[in-house]
Amino acid sequence: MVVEKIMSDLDENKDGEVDFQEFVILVAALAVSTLLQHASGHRK
Ligand SMILES: [Ca+2]
Repeated sequence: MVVEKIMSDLDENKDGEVDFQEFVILVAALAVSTLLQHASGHRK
C-alpha cells in the first residue's frame, strides 16, 4: 500500500511509527528540495 511505503520511508529509526522529529525531517527535506529547484532556475 502506498501509504505504508511512505510511512516506511519516513520512519528513519524503523520503530514502526513516524514521530514528530521524523515528520520535521520530511518537511525540511521538502523545503530544501523546493528551494534548490528555485535556486537552479528550474521553471515550469
Ligand atoms: Ca520512527
